[in-house]
Amino acid sequence: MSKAGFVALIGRPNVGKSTLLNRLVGQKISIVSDKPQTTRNRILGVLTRGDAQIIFVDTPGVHRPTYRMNKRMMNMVYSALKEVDLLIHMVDVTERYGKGEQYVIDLIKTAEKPALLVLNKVDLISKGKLLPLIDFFSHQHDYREIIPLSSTEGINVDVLLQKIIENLPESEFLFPSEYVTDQQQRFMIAEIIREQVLQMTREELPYSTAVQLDAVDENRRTEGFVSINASIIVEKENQKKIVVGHAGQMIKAIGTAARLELQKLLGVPKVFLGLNVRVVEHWRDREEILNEVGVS
Ligand SMILES: Nc1nc2c(ncn2[C@@H]2O[C@H](COP(=O)(O)OP(=O)(O)OP(=O)(O)O)[C@@H](O)[C@H]2O)c(=O)[nH]1
Ligand SMILES: [Mg+2]
Repeated sequence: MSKAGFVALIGRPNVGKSTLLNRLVGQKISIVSDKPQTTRNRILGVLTRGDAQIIFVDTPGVHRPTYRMNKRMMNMVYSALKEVDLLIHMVDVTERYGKGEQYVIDLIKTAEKPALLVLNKVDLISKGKLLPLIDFFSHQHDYREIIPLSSTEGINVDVLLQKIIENLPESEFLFPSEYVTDQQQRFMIAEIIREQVLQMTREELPYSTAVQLDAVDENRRTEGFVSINASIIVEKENQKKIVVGHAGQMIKAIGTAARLELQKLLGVPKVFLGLNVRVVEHWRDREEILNEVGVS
């Protein structure tokens, strides 16, 4: 009998959930940055290996919601906890344990689902620091397994996969075996542009930026050319100034980097990318804007 099931990646912001998802699926599905709250949606990545099919659910990092956007993000976490067969609680070993992590553990207990603990970023600490951490977490919850791992270096990723498969329910496959993600191409295009904004800006800007696709023109795709127009949405005039940058340098750098990634995603030699920056006050609290920029 084959095995199949939904497996959620749950954890505080920035612990490496999306990095691990991309590594497990072997393809870039979910954007990554060194800023917290990068992921704003529930993102599916499907891995079919032998007679097992794992449907990973990447989720936004668990945080205290302030704006409506953040409430939507946390609702995605809560529904993922309810919907899946297995939880992967992911922790960043370089972060000190605190109330935020305690809250994640409480969520995992309340969900009453089998859970594996992944201690991520072990490439950044010495072995001597790892054992006390394993001991500490083993007293916080009855995890099926505790796996030290590095998502960027690929350490122990195969061990994790093995343990996930062991804990999956017996089932027919739920998706065709070549199926990888449910993400719409339009969403992925906007995300790739947002990823560059996240990587190139700091302070409050990563949190207050969204990307809206205005047009994707594939009429000349056969000639190897796709044209994309998008708006980078910020909340205030001064933020717009930062994103545009001195003499337009910042927006140019964002565009250049995004264009290269988009060419890879779309599989075309040339992408024309027209970017403009638009101020939409309080967009994080406006439902209609949240729907438009795909935080749903
Ligand atoms: N050194 C090291 N860095 C890592 C590892 N895994 C992830 N990172 C880095 O950690 C940062 C956050 O990674 P993400 O995958 O975006 O984290 P996330 O948990 O999805 O974050 P949110 O979407 O904001 O909740 C990025 O800069 C990654 O490159 C790891 O194993 N080792
Ligand atoms: Mg993420």
